Amino acid sequence: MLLLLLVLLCRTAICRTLLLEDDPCYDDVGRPLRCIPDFVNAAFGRLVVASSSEPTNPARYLTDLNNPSNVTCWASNINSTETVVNLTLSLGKKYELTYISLQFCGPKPDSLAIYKSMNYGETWYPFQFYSSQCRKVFGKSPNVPLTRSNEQESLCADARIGIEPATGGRVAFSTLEGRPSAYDFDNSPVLQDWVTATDIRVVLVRVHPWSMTTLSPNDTELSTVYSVSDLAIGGRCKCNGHASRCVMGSDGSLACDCKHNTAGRDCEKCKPFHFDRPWRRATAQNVHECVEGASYNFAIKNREVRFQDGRSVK
Ligand SMILES: [Ca+2]
Repeated sequence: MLLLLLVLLCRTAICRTLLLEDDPCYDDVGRPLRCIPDFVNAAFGRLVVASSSEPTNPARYLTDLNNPSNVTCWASNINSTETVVNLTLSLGKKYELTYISLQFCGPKPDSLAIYKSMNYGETWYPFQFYSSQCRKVFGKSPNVPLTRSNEQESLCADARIGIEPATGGRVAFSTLEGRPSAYDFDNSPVLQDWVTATDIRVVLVRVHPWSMTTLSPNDTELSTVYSVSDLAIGGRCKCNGHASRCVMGSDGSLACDCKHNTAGRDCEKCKPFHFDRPWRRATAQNVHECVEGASYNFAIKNREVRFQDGRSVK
């Protein structure tokens, strides 16, 4: 209240700027603006749990500083007979992801799968597959066309990702590439849900390069050690347009610094006593600020939207 009074009394732009501390969630006269946290590599410095590692090439080398003049590589255990190696990383909060990329030190695997979780690893959903044998290795049809009716479908890229270059190649998955509503992301709850993740799991699958069958544990002649120098996950902390940053709370968990009278770790609801109109995600055209007032009947009259985990809203 005091701040509002000072803003109203404050007649110069400098005075307003000083009072509002250049908060990107408000303009210079205190009107709300859609605001989003910075784009970051959400994997940087985070712990990756690898199902197999060489003691000299630990999983922390996947997310350390990627310095081209001092490349550090994680490697799967050279004595392992496993044909599948998992790399699992928790982001500690919901993020909206733009890409996931792996920079290999050694040969790329023939097949690779990327999964995501939206509930801290309780359930997992396929994000993307790569294989020269999509049907055989992952049971997926290759090259399925994307339309507005299947925008949350994971695809299998029918590509020999292990061929070129022989070593040091990169695999990069762009979450919105080829998805028709990407150009209208603000108005696509389906794609907003599609890019949301709390955890990422990369599954490297070792297959026989000629017969395209999964290697048997005894097939040591062809066994390869996976080696990756960098796992990068590009995206933004998910705050639904109601915060410009995420901060570590006193309980050690990451949360949005919510503005516009919103609340929750992702600013996904109105704060108490601000229910005069229903919560909405901010768009470029309308911030949908929560407004102080009596309880509101949250009847959302939009068309039904079905999400990947079976949830639906009307
Ligand atoms: Ca590294």
